[in-house]
Amino acid sequence: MSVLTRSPAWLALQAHQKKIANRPLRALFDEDPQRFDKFSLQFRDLLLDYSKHPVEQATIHLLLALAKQQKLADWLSRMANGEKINFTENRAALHIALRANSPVFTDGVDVTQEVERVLQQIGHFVEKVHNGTHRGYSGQSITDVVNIGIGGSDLGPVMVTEALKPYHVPQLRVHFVSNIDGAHLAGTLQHLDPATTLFIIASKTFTTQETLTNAHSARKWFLANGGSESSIAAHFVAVSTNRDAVIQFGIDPANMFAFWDWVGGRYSLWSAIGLPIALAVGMEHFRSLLAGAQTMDHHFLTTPFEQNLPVMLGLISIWQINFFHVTSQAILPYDQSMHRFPAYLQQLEMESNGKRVNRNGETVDYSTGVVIWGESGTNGQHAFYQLLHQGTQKFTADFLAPCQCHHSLPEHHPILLANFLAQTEALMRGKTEQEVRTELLNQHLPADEVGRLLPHRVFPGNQATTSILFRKLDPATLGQLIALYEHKVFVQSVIWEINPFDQWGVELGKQLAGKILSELVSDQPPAQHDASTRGLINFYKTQR
Ligand code: G6Q
Repeated sequence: MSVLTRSPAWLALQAHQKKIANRPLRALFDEDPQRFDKFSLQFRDLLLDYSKHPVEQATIHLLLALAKQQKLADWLSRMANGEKINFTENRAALHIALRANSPVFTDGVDVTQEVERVLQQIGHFVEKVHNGTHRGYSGQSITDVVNIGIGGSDLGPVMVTEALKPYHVPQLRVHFVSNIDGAHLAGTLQHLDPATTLFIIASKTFTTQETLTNAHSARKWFLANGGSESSIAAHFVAVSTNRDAVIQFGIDPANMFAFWDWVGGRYSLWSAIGLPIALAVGMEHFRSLLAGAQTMDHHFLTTPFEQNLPVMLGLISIWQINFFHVTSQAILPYDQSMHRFPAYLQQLEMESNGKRVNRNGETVDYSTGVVIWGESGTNGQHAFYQLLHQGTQKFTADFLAPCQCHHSLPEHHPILLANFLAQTEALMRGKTEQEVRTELLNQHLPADEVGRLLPHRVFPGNQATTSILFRKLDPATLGQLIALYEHKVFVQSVIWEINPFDQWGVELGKQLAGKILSELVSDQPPAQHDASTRGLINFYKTQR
């Protein structure tokens, strides 16, 4: 057994779980009318309700004791002070510096000055594209931006650009190409005019196979359809930490937007990786996004833990994952513009906390990051919610929704919210045998028919969910929401004693594909592989 699972705080939570597990959520609500007030928190326009989890006051005390035992406060300071807490890559994890309003140091240097310099560079560029002083080779204004990047250099910008659609400038369309499947790039380019298209090649390392291949293909398309080598500067910009590779690709370093190795890919949308966001919504809204995140950072770093939204969100998830043995978490935004939020959180959480050894390199004997999945409401209700209501899997779910909408059909909004509330209530309460029996008898069904239908119509309930409501999905609130989840993931990692900031599993994928590619394109029989991989390679070669 690990030190953590033998620790006093852990054992106390285990013992407490045995007691509370026998008390259904609906009983906890019936017993205490103040439950919502006790187990919900508000920060600015954002409400976090965790009262539909099996918690009571004692649970919170024990979870806070676990946080104390795991030195959570020290780890918050270590992150904020620029210590190299991503020790397997010898790097700080300073995404908070990207939206800070006071100096942040690592290696004795205040990095916020460089951050501000690049923000100014982004601001000037965005202005020139928007006001038409940055023009394409034919003298026309830019109408389309194509961001070529993958993983952290794609998911954050796509999610935010989609979520902030109501704030888009009218004169520009922003597209995202990530997949190496040629269909993605070809499908995007077929509607575009090279004379009015700007490409952003977004890659922290500038070595990623998918991004570089797509970037080279985009350049070929540009040159074959009217562009020239001399006009590449007006149509290709790069976002990277690797200046030499950018120059080697043929992009003028004057058209490069820098960021730094202390920004992890999945934490980078606040950096120059957010350039497509700034182009889509304008610099003022991009700055509001950063400012929103900054308020959440301040809240996280200064608020007592029992009032601290990211801390409580993280601790409640620990309670569910490690003590109720939940293995998956659904992210269910009731807001169509947040439809990429589940995919974004999937990377944030699963790449950060999908680790099996602790900081000392010892294999852990407790669950770390769970499977994150989801879909926007109400679509999911007509698909997978069946399993949530009556299936056998252990899960939790986060429901998110704005109180106000942006669109021109406001009469839809209460219907959307009614579904959110009805689902969370039904998941918590379920429907007992007695309730179903009464319902069926009221329909005047014969007794044997009631008996036959009864087990199929019972809902066990007692399914815990978290509700997050906010006034409106504006840039600042979105910034707060994203930062809330970033910090929640950090809280989990501290409890689990793992490094959330490396991603060796992703790096492995990058190496492996390169090796097999040469065998796929050669006429020689495949080299050393297992029989399955050899068979698959041979099948591909006969069918291509
Ligand atoms: C994110 C990961 C990974 C990364 C991509 C793209 O945290 O490191 O998703 O963002 O592999 O990497 P590049 O930006 O270097 O192309």
